[in-house]
Amino acid sequence: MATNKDRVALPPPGAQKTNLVCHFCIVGCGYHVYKWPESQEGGRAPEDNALGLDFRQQLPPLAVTLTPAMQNTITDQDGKRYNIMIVPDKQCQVNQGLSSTRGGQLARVMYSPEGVGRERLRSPRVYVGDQWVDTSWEDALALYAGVTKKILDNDGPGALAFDCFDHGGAGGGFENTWGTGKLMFSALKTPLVRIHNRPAYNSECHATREMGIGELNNSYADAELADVILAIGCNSYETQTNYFLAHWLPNLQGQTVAQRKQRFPGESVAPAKIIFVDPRRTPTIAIAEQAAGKDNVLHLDIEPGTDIALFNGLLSYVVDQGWHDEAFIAAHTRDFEQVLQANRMTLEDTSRITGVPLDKLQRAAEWAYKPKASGHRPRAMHAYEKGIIWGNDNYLIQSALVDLVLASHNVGRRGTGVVRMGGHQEGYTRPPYPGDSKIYVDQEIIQGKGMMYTAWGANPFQTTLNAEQHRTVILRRANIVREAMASARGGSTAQRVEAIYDALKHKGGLFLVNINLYPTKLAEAAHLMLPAAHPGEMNLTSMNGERRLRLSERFTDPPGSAKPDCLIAAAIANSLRQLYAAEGKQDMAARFAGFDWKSEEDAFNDGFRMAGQAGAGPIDSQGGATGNLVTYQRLRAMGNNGVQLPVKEYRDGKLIGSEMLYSDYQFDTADGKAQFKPAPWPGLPKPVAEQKQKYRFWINNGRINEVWQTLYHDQYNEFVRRRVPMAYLEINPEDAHALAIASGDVVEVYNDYGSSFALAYLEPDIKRNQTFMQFGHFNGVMGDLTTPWTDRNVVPYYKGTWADLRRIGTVEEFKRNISFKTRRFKA
Ligand code: MGD
Ligand code: MGD
Ligand code: F3S
Repeated sequence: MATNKDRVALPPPGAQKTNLVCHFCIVGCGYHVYKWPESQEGGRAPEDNALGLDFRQQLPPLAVTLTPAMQNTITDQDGKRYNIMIVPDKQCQVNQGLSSTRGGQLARVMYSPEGVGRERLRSPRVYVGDQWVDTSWEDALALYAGVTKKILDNDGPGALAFDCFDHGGAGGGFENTWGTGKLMFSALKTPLVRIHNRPAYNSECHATREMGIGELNNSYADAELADVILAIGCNSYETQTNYFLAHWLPNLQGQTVAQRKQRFPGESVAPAKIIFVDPRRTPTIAIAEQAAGKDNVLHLDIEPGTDIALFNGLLSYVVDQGWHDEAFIAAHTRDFEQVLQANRMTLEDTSRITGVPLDKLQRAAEWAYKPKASGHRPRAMHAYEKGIIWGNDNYLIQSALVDLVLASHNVGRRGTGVVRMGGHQEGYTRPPYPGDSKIYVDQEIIQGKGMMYTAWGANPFQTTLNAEQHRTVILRRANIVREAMASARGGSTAQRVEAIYDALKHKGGLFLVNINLYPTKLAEAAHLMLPAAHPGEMNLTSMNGERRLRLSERFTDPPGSAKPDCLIAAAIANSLRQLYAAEGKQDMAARFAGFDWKSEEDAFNDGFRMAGQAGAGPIDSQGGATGNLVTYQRLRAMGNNGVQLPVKEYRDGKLIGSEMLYSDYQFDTADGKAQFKPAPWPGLPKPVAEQKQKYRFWINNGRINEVWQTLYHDQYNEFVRRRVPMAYLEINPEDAHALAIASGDVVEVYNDYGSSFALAYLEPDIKRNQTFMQFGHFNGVMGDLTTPWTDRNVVPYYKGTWADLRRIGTVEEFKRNISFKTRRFKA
């Protein structure tokens, strides 16, 4: 029985059952994995299958979510084949049995020699002559450690660049952030490190943290308790799907009214309203209108990049109406008056800058901040993501937003919160970063600095800003090294290291290592690739957007000799330790000690537990002071519901966590008071404004439902690849007709920074002179058009660039096979 295409094979009663948290988005939906020998199959009677369901008759609606993509046949390293089924967990409070189009394919993306994972790296690979060849771990590590040591000894750690994940889920997890962090920061001590999604080692939330408010401060349950949800720069049906479906929609549809009445006695309660702040009409807005009724949905379709003006106008208006909370401001915050002055903006000016009519602005303020009929302050949850994180001045937008939230006391109360919707799950625990977080690593590389570049679970070729220049320089510098390596034919490791080093030191070369599941576009430049394992192939802990920590259990082997990232980090450190010990340099050898881990659990215990316990982690290490209470065994017992960090205690066999932060109004500042921050409206940054003046179309960009990130799995998944073979670009039909562009045409998108191709997708809901392009695609890199501008903390404005369009022609297959039906659900 190969992978069942004709039917879904049921797990027999004895099938192994383990927990797995979806390793894609922040929401972290709980799943169960069933695994059983390929030759067996469960029966349809409830006692004959492990799901305990009666398949002999029609099941009630949604009794189970089960699709062919939820099963696969995999091969373990002992050569035995197993069926697997990965189905959403109904008992998991996060997703309550729902799956998304991405998580619903977790089984499909697990490695099998003929399936989606067929292109997975199975062993280390090295570039020899003009081709990629497999090699041993011993050879690969000798080369990696040899080049690293040579650079470290002669040029210092600052020449060792890394581009590394810092999150949870696949390509992350507490084990792996700790392993890589310990290698980069306490062993190598390099400051030339960037995070996988931005060009420096910094935060996505500088301002809110400085104001004393961590960005994940409520629970998903708070969305069920809110009077109003403000969705700011997030398209949550497509990007945080089951949070939106399981926790927002029920409140918008009035299903939680009784619960809220009971919880907040005496308060007026009605089905929640929702306010979207997004220049674009998103599919989420279309769905919200259908589900909640148009009267309960307000779309503030601001001009791109004008959020600061919007929040400042609302703040001024709210205070002028007397809707702010003076008692809270006086008791628990600092600098309100100064900030009010700095941010002050009339509603008329706000309307002019944002393009939102005055009455809509007033309505938004009334919905979110005007006391309710019962006299109580509305519970307004402010949720935000990449529309402002990658918006026009990350630091100022977040300051302006949190100023508004503080003035209206929308933090620390149930049903409120000012929270990131999030991208990946979280899983940060690392020793302190040894440098200046303002090093703009991409620019350093472009300027010829750095000698070795390790891309670790990251793909800047498809995702960074100013990507064309970045890629062009790396390809040129990497090629110098490729030539040097080709000329070192027959050489020993030491001779190869010498040849590489000479190219780095004297010819401007860059030695590039890709530690990944797949070769990816980076293989065009890399010299060495090391194969990594992902969740399911290793035990991995991470927490979701409400700080819910779970253990995803290993249920199969990684392909070939692939390893968990923490153990790759350990292998690199141990190789370097041996090299230094052999030279008698004990002080250097000591720096690489402490990596004698046999399993990922050892890395977890060393990082999450010990670092948390000793307080040795960085300030945003999520283990916290009680991290030592958490063990794999205790987490396993907590199942897919896990525990919400920080853990308070371990009692009666259970870990007890924290649902909401700041309910005691002790904010994360020295004196516990939240800090207002000035955020005057700055206008658009110069390089962006220049593009806007020169080019016609705003190239808004971001995610779509069925694609995960750079399509690293998806590009081998026919289901997705057929639908999205090229980055698509939504464009208004009138604009398109004027340029003779039809749906399915390939267009060139170009500006001063680069050019890319995209697939035109005519969509009436896109405004004139605006577009929306899929980011991160291997076939049409949107980042080629993004300016190199960043805010004061080196945080990019990915969403802000302008370009022109030119019709190229038609790829017949795209035109024939792809549906260009609107993605906005119409009533
Ligand atoms: P991913 O596809 O998530 O993109 O940028 P990246 O993080 O570079 O890359 C993950 C890589 O890790 C893939 O190559 C995958 O194969 C590999 N991988 C997966 N699991 C594992 C694992 O367990 N171990 C290892 N070693 N490798 C693994 C995404 C980035 O893009 C992000 S997150 C954001 S938020 C930014 N968004 C953005 C935008 O909105 N617009 C534009 N224009 N650019 C953007 N760039 C950023
Ligand atoms: P994006 O599409 O990046 O997604 O999740 P989101 O932030 O929800 O951008 C959100 C919105 O920002 C867009 O609708 C865009 O129109 C809007 N926007 C653009 N400019 C502005 C502006 O000036 N102001 C405002 N207010 N809004 C603006 C991102 C999240 O998604 C991340 S970070 C990751 S890593 C995950 N990736 C991912 C994925 O790759 N695919 C799917 N399907 N889901 C994902 N979930 C996660
Ligand atoms: Fe996965 Fe749930 Fe997100 S299924 S992709 S974690 S919404």
